[in-house]
Amino acid sequence: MRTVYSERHKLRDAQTELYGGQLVYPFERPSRAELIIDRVRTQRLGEVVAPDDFGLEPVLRVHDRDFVKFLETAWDEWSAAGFEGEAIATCWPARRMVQKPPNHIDGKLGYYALAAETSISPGTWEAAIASKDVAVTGAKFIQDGAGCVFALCRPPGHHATSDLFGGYCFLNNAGIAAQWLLDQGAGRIAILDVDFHHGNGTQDLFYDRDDVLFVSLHGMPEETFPYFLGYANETGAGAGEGYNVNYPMPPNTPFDIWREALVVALERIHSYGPDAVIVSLGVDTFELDPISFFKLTSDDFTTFGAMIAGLGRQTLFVMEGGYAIDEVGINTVNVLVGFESI
Ligand code: SP5
Ligand code: ZN
Repeated sequence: MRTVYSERHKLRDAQTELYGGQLVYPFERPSRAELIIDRVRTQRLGEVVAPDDFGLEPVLRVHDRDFVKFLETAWDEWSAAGFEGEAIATCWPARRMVQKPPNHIDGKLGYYALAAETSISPGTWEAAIASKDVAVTGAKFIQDGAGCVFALCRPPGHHATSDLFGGYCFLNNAGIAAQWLLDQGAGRIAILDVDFHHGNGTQDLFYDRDDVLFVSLHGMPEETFPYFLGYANETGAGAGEGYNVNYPMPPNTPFDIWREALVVALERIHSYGPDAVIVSLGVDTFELDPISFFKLTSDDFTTFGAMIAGLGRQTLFVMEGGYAIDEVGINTVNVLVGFESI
């Protein structure tokens, strides 16, 4: 399988994450992607290619122009305002307040942020742009007939909505790739999100549509981030009714339970009959992940990669989360090797 990878992910190197009331070095860090690409190479998964530049047009098909402009200028506005640390939202348009972006960067951050853990740092925009190019380049290979492609995106994307960043995400790489494939003539795309966290951003992008089926397996929102979306009764709206499927699961869920949900999820995708499948691939379901609570082992990743291959569809893997640094390369490449074993 071919891997698309850009060194420009390193430009996203925030020094602070608000975690447990402290500023810590972020879980979502450059070494994640470096360990994954090292493993791709040592396991000889296939060739590694750099992305093409697709510009902003595919981004603006799913994200609001004002939000994109905000991301592009946020760091400069923040540093021009004289702040010393990284840009962190501290104030939100909460219930019964005015939903309008203010002029001051401190307020704009709250308007466009869904969480405070994700700092904006210099280089964040450039890395986010490279990450979406990795995803769209992967989609281009799918359009050209590849059976499977690995888009090693970083920063991740599935928490980002049309006008919100957070959960370590800025641009929704999987959503951008899905829309791009539709714009090239695909009729139906299925997105299977196996990251530990609910893909609230991707769900929100396509919630009222039937040309993208969104299926997510994740920690139950009562217990984990993003807390405010991801319930099983979120099944889509309007034309999209029935085209959004959530499988929330409790703390300590082991692979045999998780895999039962995957079996049903794959049946739903099979009956949908998509032209291509996009897998939002997070490996934070791993038993040793520092911020998650599922119990998958490294071998389980190989097993479920093979299960996804059983769909027999063209498949674009888009990297999302996974924070157990010692195993992030092993677990990610296990999924891809498992997929190729079928
Ligand atoms: C892409 C992705 O995986 N994003 C995850 C964002 C998670 N952000 C919230 C982190 C809060 C961690 N709290 C965990 C408590 C562990 N005991
Ligand atoms: Zn995650």
